[in-house]
Amino acid sequence: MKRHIICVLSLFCSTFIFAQSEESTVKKDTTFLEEITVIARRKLSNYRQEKTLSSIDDYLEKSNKITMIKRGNYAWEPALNNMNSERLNVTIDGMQIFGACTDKMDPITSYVDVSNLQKVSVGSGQEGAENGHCVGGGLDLQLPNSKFFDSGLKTSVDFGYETNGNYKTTGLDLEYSGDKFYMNADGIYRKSDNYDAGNNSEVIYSQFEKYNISLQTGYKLSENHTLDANVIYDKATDVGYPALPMDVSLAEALITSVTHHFNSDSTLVNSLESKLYFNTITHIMDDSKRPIVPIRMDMPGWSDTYGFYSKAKIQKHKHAFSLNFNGFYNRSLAEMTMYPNDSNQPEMFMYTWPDIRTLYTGIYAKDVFVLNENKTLSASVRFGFHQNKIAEEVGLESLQIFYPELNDSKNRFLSSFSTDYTFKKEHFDYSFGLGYGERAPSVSEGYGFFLFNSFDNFDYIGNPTMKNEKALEGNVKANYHKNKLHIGIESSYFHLMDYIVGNIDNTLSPMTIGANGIKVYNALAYATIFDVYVNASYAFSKTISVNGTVGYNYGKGSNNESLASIKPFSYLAEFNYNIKRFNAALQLEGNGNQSKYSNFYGEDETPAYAVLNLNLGNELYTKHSKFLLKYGVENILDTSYSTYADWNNIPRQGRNFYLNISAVF
Ligand SMILES: [Cu+2]
Repeated sequence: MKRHIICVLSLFCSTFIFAQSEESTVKKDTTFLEEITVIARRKLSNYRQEKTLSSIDDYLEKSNKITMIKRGNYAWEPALNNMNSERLNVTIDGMQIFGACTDKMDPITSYVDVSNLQKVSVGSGQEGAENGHCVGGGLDLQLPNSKFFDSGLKTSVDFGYETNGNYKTTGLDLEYSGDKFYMNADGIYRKSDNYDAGNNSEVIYSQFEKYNISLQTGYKLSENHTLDANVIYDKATDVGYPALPMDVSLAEALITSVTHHFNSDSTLVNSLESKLYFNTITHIMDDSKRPIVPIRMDMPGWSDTYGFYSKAKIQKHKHAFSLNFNGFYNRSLAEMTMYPNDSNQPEMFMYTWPDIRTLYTGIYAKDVFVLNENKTLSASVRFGFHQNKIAEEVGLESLQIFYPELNDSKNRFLSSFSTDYTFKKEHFDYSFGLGYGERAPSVSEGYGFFLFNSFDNFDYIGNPTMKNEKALEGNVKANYHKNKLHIGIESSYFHLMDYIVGNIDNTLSPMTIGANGIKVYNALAYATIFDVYVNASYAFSKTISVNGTVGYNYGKGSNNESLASIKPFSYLAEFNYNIKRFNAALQLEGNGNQSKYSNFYGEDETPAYAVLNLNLGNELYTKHSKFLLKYGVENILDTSYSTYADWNNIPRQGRNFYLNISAVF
């Protein structure tokens, strides 16, 4: 690892030598998915992008459909359509990568930074099945495209400071772009102390520190063929989790890939993109900073993934076909060692993830058929083979206590279908879609061994005998725009079968001292989830505009209990002022009272809240450089609040003044 860092740093330095020239533009491509264009982090005009140096988590939270579940101030877990990470397929540029924490302290979004990415594609429901199986949707964190711009050397630096938590960010980016070769090296460092909630009350164990370096390079082999390589190294240390009984002393990821591109207009296959990749994650939990714990524990975890994909695009008459053949092999291992306070007692060791090997291979195909100028019909399928194997003999024997018939391996076949119809006219458009998807239980749901969940205070045991979870889904979208007015509505409905939840088993006693009991993963016959969002915007002039969104969500299981983590009524209203090289936005954001909370799954009622934010931005140009200034106040009124997505009701940030400066030379 050390050698790797030195290598990247020396490349950083060597790119300094190249001469500088004018900047290039960030290219955007279009896909069929709903998108959040994230990155281009030094652009002033990005919609609702307050800070140029926002974390990925901050960016994702700005999207209507995505909620970030918080266990602290770092490594938030994305949820889409009221479904969290097990039900989603989250990838980095089509690459599968799995966190190494049994307590979900490290969603994979925590292992990348804005500097690594160009954009995030969000696919709701089966729209998200391009890279893998899911029931709730897919997020693909996309790496930048090849940069054969012939623009020479470009340097940019970033500084950020936020008063709340004394949060500092520094970034450096070097890019050399020729017509046959390019290289981009980027580093970003973030450090925050404990933040303050409203009324200056400090939230202890909310600090973090992390850095991320990435290197992307490419070579044009010929007119039609290019080769790209990408390496990301991300390391977080001293990360506090105020909602959990433990912190993290190390969360480290190395993410590597080599990609070959073929592009041609004159062949049947217009583009073929093939990638080989490898990533490895190390996650070390730490309770040494907590003064009082019932028992000291060591809980390290590891996750390694090897994979490939090959994506083809074919444009023929009125059809746009895309194909994706992919596969991966993952190894997930986690251990727990308990050290009793009485040193005469023996230590206790167990595998919480008993070296689970997951092998997947599958194929995805999609056709977009343009019926006429106004109408488009699309259909997609994915089929895959999924295998889990328990490689650790001791782990297998431990699980056989609960499942005496258990074999060391389990095969599953997964399928996904979706179809979508879109109609577009000058002033309005609408679309509706239907989908069906399946997913295999996650490693924790299938094979987890006494995993403590601090949300409901139960120890969880996996269940390898569960069926695949399945979802039938319907969605509608409609937009109307005339002159300066825009109105949109978007809604989806999911009927989930064999919906995986934890069931209390009174015959077992917990391992964790103070836990309420044991839950074994099992499935409800079905569950339903519904959401609807309405948004509107109006531009009074080129300078002044307003927009607003309201949302309603609902979720219930076949046991007649409300599901957990269902978003209450939510709203957002924004007033924007834009002139050349300056913009301002005043924002009101809030949730209604969480009246349909789920007592059954350990939730309590979260009261309504509203916060007010002010964001300002300036753009300055000199002859050879460009400066971007972003500044503002978040939670102006210093409101004390937490949302339904905050574990154990940990309060959110109080008033925060921030300043981000970016310079491009
Ligand atoms: Cu952890």
